[in-house]
Amino acid sequence: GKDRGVDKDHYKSLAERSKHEDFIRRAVDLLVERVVFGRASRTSKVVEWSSPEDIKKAIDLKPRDSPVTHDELLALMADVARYSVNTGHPYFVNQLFSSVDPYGLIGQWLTDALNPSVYTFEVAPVFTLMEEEVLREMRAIVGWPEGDGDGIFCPGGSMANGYAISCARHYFYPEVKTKGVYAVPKLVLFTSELAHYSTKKLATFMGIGGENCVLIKTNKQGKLVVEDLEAKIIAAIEGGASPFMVTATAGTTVFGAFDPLAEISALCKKYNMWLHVDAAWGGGALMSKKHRHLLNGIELADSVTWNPHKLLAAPQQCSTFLIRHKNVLKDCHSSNAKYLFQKDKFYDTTYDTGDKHIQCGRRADVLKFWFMWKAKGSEGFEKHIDTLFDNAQFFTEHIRQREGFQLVLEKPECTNIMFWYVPRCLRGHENEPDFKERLHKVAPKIKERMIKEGSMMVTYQPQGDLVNFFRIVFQNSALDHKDMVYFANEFERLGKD
Ligand code: ABU
Repeated sequence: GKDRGVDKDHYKSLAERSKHEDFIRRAVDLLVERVVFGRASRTSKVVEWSSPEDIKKAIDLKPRDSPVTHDELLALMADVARYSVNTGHPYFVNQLFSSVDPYGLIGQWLTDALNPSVYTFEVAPVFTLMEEEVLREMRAIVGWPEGDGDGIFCPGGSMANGYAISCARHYFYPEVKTKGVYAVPKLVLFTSELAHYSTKKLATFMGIGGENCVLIKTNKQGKLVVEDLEAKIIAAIEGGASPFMVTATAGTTVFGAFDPLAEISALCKKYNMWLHVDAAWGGGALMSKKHRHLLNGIELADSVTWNPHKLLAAPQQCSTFLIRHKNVLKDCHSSNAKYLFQKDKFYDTTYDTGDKHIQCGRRADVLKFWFMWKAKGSEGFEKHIDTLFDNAQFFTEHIRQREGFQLVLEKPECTNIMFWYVPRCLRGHENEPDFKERLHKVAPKIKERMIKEGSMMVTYQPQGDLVNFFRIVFQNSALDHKDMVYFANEFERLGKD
């Protein structure tokens, strides 16, 4: 009868539910034991190096017509973890992100379980309000009165730097929104030669043209030279162009240099230009009373990029764009889609914040960061930052004293430290004509050895006239001074011949 039918359906759904529940519990156990904790110890490998061919053989990557069993899915999970880089490992110091924060991780899992899209209050009520609070607090930390202004979580620092260009252009030339780039003079923006490549890339993307992103010289510490900036602003004006913004950097990607923000701001005021500060990397230092002086002058900026997934160690990804001017984001990007942003809803539609983004669907990257902030407090973040700087300073002094190491910058400002390791066979040959060429080959060789052994992961790069050097990045406050000595010992061991 009818009731039996309902019961049958109900029973069927319970069976389905318990099948999924069993799978999720087993998968979470595997994640906790094998991924989060099983690979985090110092004695485990940072990476299980395998060639692309080996990985293709080890994991059946091809989507198939027939489903696999739950046991097979769990085995696939274990394989994916096994052949992935263990970025939560203490010795993964390769990039500007690392470590697994337990609160950030749970915040990330909660985000995924709730699966929101943050465009309207009706589908993301808590996340909408949470973003408002967190972004206001970040603006207050930047130094804008009462934390006033606006801001967004966006997909990565490059996009945040692109939002800055878009907002600056709209601020001076709102007609671009409807008439396009044809309606405005030739626009020029400026950034340092050591700035992140995204400013030039996004200037290209936005039709301003890569050549009109003018690169400014840097000094020995990697900081933008303001005299060169002014000379290039004047040259642009004399050439008939309209300079409209400067992107300064607080913590450059390779050198960790902080540009002189107050002096750059003075030039921006003099020539009526927008000042954006790319603090994607260095922004976290604002949380520390001891180190926030590095960003003195950031409060004078019109907009700021700050990525909590970098120095503050929130899980990937967590990037913010903060802006001092209240309505520019919305005026510049809104398109008033009537199917989504209806103005006759029963609640206050100013809470439908999605239209100020260029994305439509959008992940709630705020929750993991908010959850970490709740768990640690601002005091916890301050301690974290102070530990990173202390480790970086210890490592710098340690290798300064140690034979074979040569610092690229005598006084690195942030927690990324650059150095050459000169193996024994090259010492004493510094004045020979092929010394640089031979030194250039050392870093790739040591890197190959460390990856194949899985003992640590540190990146290297050339820069201008400088041959390949290492950049070690301290961003995990679970490291201590013993780890700093371990890293130096490893370079010596891997580069012994
Ligand atoms: N903005 C991403 C930086 C990548 C890195 O050098 O670690």
